[in-house]
Amino acid sequence: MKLFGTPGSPFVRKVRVFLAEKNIAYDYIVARASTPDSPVPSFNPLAKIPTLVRDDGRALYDSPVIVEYLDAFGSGPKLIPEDFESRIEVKRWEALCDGIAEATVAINHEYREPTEKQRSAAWFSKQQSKIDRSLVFLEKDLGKNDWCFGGRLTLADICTGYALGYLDYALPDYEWRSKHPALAQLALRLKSRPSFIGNDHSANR
Ligand SMILES: N[C@@H](CCC(=O)N[C@@H](CS)C(=O)NCC(=O)O)C(=O)O
Repeated sequence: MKLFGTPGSPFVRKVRVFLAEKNIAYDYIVARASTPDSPVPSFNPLAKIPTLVRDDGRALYDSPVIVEYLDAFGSGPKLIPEDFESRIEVKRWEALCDGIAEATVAINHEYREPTEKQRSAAWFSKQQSKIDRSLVFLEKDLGKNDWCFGGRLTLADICTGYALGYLDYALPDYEWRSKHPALAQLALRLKSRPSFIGNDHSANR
C-alpha cells in the first residue's frame, strides 16, 4: 500500500505511528495535498493528506477511516477494541485529539498566512479555547491510569501522543504541562517509543 503525506502533517504522523505499531510495510510518498503537480487529488477528491492507496488500488481517507482499515493488518496487536462500548470510547479519544490537532493547524496556518476574515483576537481565542478545554477533558479522563483506555496501548494513546507532539511542534510557546501533569507523563513515555521517534515531524523531510 501507499501513503501520501508530508512530515509536517499531524494526521499523517498519526497514521505513520499507527503503521509502525502494527508493523505494516508500506510505501511513503511525500506529497502535498493540492500543489498543481500533486497526485493526491486524483485519489482523494477532497485533496487532503493523509491519503492511503490500498494494494487493490482503492483509496482511503481520512485518518480515522485509514487507521480503522489498517487495524486489520500487520503483526502488531489490535489497537482499536472490538467490544462496542470500548470501541466507541477509543474513537471518542480519537475525535478529541483530532480536534486538538485541527485547532492547532488552524492557529499555526493563521500565524503564517493570515487572512482578513480570521485574523482577529476573537478567532484565535476561539481556537485556543478548543485546545484548552480538550486538554482538561483528556487530563481528567486519563486520571491516574498509565494508558488512556483499557490498560494497554490503543489508538487513544497514539492520538494523544501525536496531538500533544504536534502542539509542541507547532505552538512551542504554549505551556500546557504544568496544568496537565498526567498528560505530560504520558506524552513523555509515548515520545520515546520507536514508532514516535521514527516518525518525528522533522524526520524524513
Ligand atoms: N480530518 C482529516 C484532516 C486532514 C487534513 O486536514 N490534512 C491537511 C494537512 S495537515 C490537508 O490535507 N490540508 C489541505 C486542505 O485542507 O486543502 C484527517 O484526519 O485525515
